[in-house]
Amino acid sequence: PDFAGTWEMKTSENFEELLKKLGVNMMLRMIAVKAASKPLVEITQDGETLSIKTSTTVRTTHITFTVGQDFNEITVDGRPCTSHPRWETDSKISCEQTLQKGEGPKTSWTREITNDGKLILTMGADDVICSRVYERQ
Ligand code: RET
Ligand code: NA
Repeated sequence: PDFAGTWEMKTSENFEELLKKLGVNMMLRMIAVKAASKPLVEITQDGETLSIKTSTTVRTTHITFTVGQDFNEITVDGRPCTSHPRWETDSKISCEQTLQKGEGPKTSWTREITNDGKLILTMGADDVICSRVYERQ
């Protein structure tokens, strides 16, 4: 599937609950929720290698990975982790994360292109799943 493009978020569910599960305090949650309500996601793709830049006013992340190969990134709450991306279906990447140090909820994300050309991002922490739908700009 083609993940490439500049994407803007249309809907978001459970982002604050996710941060709560990750132990982010109320003040930082408020800042994060506000900033994360207007993210810009820019994706370039070369075969199974994706480069994803997610920009907000308070935090911008940039990851590059190849599906099937572990890479290092940070969890939503900013903790270094090793990520293990794999194809869950032919249009969905599923990625489990392992913290590099310390303990915390089990985190993961998925990114999927739907038949109607939307991008669905989910982020999980234990039983809490945040789901965000993006459309191309
Ligand atoms: C702060 C403080 C430390 C804790 C957190 C922050 C903000 C995180 C943000 C995350 C956005 C994530 C997105 C993900 C995918 O679409 C304020 C830096 C959690 C803004 C947009
Ligand atoms: Na997002």
